Amino acid sequence: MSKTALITGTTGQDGSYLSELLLDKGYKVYGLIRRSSVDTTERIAHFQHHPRFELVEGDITDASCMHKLISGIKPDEVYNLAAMSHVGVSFDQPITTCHIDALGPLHILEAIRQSSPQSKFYQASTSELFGDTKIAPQSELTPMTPNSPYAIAKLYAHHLVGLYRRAYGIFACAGILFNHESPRRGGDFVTRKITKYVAMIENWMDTHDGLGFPRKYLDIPPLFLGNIEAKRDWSHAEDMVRGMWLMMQHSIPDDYVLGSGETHTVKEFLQLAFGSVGIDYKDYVVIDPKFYRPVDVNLLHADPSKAVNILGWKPIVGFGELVNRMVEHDYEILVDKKTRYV
Ligand code: GDR
Repeated sequence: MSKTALITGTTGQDGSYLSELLLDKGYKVYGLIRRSSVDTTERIAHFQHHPRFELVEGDITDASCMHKLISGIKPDEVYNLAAMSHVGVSFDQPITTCHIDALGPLHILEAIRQSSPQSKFYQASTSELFGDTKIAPQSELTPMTPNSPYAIAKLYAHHLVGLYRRAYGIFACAGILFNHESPRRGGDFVTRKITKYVAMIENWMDTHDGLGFPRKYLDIPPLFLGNIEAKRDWSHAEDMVRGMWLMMQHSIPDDYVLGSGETHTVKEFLQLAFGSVGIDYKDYVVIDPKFYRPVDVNLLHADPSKAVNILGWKPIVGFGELVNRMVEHDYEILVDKKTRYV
């Protein structure tokens, strides 16, 4: 019989890629979606009517709802990818962030413990847990010193995973995922913000005989950014969801770092993205204090050797290819009116 999975956050970047992966593997996939008066299914539209995919309405902040869903479906695997995932926004909405990112996973784990203890559980932990650390690269053993309301809420959930494993014998894993991007990335994260802007300039140059004037000579607003010295370890989201699945197939539940093992500044991302269309980011980018966080995480650099050695996981898409794919996709959206997420 085919396995069943419940994915929260199914309409997001990771949820949409993971749904596709599990459908390809023959799973019946239940995708949790929050009630909304606007359509949020753009990323899943191309498989929404798959015979083994079913959208179920609910919200991880509602314990009774999660209990009813999990006791009814009794899924083989539950992947909690729902989150308030913007670190900057968590400084403005710390309580909402706590409800979703800390209490949400608790509701799911309690529902599993009480009504479906055989369900395996995956929690989306994050490299933001390392926060203020001076140690690099960061592995599962690196001390966690979170530096935002988002990361603190995620640390609570991260510890719950270990506790439910030890105290109740639940098969629970946490993936400590470093940054991961794709053409399905939300437009307010720094990578997609950059690639959308570069595609817009490229399109402008196309329609003006290839003239690549600096922005000040054009009627085009600048790209406003914050801290471009921050260092991140970027991978492609499709590589990451494969790692999530591998963790859930291993005989022993555990926590794993997933990341490329390379670190780059936001400035390097800018250089590559603007350079890919033959222009200099310095002519277009303006630093705006509005996009600085009260405190930032300055150096993220993954040591994924545990996942590589135990799970046989390794990322396929490198940094340069990731940047190029995102710029190209954003350009195709503009010129072909291509659907945004396929
Ligand atoms: P991050 O991703 O906070 O690392 O969390 P984000 O892309 O938001 O920021 C990366 C770095 O870029 C700097 N930055 C800006 N960031 C945004 N969003 N907008 C800007 O204009 C801008 N200018 C500079 C930031 O200060 C930061 O240093 C992501 C999220 O997906 C989390 O949910 C996830 O847990 C981690 O990655 C791993």
